[in-house]
Amino acid sequence: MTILIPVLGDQLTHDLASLRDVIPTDAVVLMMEVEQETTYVRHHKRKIALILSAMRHFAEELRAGGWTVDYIRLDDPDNTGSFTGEVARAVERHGCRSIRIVEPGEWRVKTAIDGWSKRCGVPVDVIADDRFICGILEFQTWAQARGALVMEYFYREMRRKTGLLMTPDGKPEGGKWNLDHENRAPPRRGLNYPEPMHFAPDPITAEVMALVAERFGGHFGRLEHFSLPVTAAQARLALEHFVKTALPDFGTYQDAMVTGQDWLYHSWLSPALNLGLLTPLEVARAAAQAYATGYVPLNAAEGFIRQIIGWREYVRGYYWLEMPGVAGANGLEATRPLPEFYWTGETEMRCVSEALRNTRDNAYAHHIQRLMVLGNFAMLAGVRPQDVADWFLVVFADAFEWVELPNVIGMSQHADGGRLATKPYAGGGAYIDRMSDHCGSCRYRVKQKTGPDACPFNALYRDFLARHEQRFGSNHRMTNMYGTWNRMKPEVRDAYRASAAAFLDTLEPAAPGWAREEQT
Ligand code: FAD
Ligand code: DLZ
Repeated sequence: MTILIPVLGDQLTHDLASLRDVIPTDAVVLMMEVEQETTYVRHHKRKIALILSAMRHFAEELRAGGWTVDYIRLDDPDNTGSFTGEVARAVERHGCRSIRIVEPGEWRVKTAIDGWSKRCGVPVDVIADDRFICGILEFQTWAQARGALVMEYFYREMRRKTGLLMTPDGKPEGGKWNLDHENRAPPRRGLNYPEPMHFAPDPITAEVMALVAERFGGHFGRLEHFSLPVTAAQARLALEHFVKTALPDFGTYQDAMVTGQDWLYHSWLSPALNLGLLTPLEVARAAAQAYATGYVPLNAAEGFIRQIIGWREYVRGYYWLEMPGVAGANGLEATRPLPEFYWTGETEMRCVSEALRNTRDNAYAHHIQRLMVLGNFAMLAGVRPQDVADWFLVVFADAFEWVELPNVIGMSQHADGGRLATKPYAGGGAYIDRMSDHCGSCRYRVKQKTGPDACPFNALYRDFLARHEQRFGSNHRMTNMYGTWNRMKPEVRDAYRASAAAFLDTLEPAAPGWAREEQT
């Protein structure tokens, strides 16, 4: 009785629930490189190389562990190009009597799996993905019990559930749940920024890189100097290296931005986490252990653990709670197409061009670059949230819809009507100037409020507040912002709005086809 166990490209975990408690000789593991996944958006070249290389390595490791792995390569002449087509072929080929799969990360794929039983004529057992700390139903129960979704309360539940940074009597370590007020320091001169660990491509990665260069050469981004971890063993080394070199300062400088410094004290572990090479619990435990031994301060360990067991779990719960509707949400009624410079990197705004350079070269930008530069600009400029979401899904190596979409639609574009965040993450040039060294070398003047030489974020920010005064004017978290705006003389307000309009007029819209193949 052969069981077919499809393992998807972001399920590369040896302790995956579908592989657990199965005798390898009773099963065939199916891994599929398929056109539909590589091109449903035109992913960054580095992202495709990462996923295919990690899949090929994982298949080798499974075989070494005694599993029979049926591995379908992208260039296999019989490859049908879709998960469904390949699963149907494999059921037939191996005479499988059932299919067993861990629930997928995306709604789109879940919909496909829902049709497999009928298509293949065998039962399909879809198993919960217990790599996440909070199950989908568990999150739904939590959400139903509350009117509003508040990440902070969810995070406290996860701290209690995991026991991470908890005292034996059930209190948060150090007496406080959240030490964010100790974080958010601006960068200062004299800091040394550690490099994340880089891994030279081995023959498997080199072969995949050649395939990607040939087949996806027209996709966005740089492929050269690929150095991401592609196995669990490498990912563990990267985690150890991060804890040793960067975690001690992670909290303090979490929101800083520095020209030429692509990672600062961030971990760059999200690709490994999202593929399953690392589990969230092992990453969070490594940080807790570093605190327990006195190697890192509490603000670093707590800040980092909050991202993993708080934000990461919270957005995943939100995704499954709010899909499919949230994908089309446009609460701020934004209609502008994505500006072309998001793809070309050609803009004179230094903060934006630095974030875009990092994105093109490394398929990476750190959180504040994503939120307060790239996302903030798009929201202030009134860009269609679905254009923004497509861009974010393409360009980052860690972008999978379950984590990308809530961050874009909910957190950064405030397009979900405030379900994920009670106030929009909007900021003018002053915020970027405070948190970075970019403005000193920018062609625009951050202290100048209006006119052709003023930092565009300044007028766009005021214009955004003005456009949405009805919506946000009574939001108590925005009282100060509107107080300042409303105390301005009418001619000053007019100058801001005219300046914003003049700048927006200069934006070239992106040509169609960058993110998705043009439909004919
Ligand atoms: P670190 O700063 O070292 O943080 C540690 C880990 O915490 C990350 O690896 C990640 O797993 C987790 N984390 C931190 N913040 C978040 C968050 N808001 N949501 C979920 N997990 C979080 N993250 C993705 O993994 N994939 C995405 O496609 C993605 N898209 C984003 C889009 C926007 C508009 C924004 C504002 C954020 C997005 N994030 C996304 C969240 C966050 O920016 C990245 O997880 C982080 O920058 C990854 O780099 P790092 O590993 O160095 O993170
Ligand atoms: C993102 C991606 C890419 C580019 N290619 C593949 C692939 O060829 N085979 C595969 O199994 N997975 C791939 N992935 C990741 C899938 O899109 C991911 O597994 C789903 O989004 C999860 O629902």
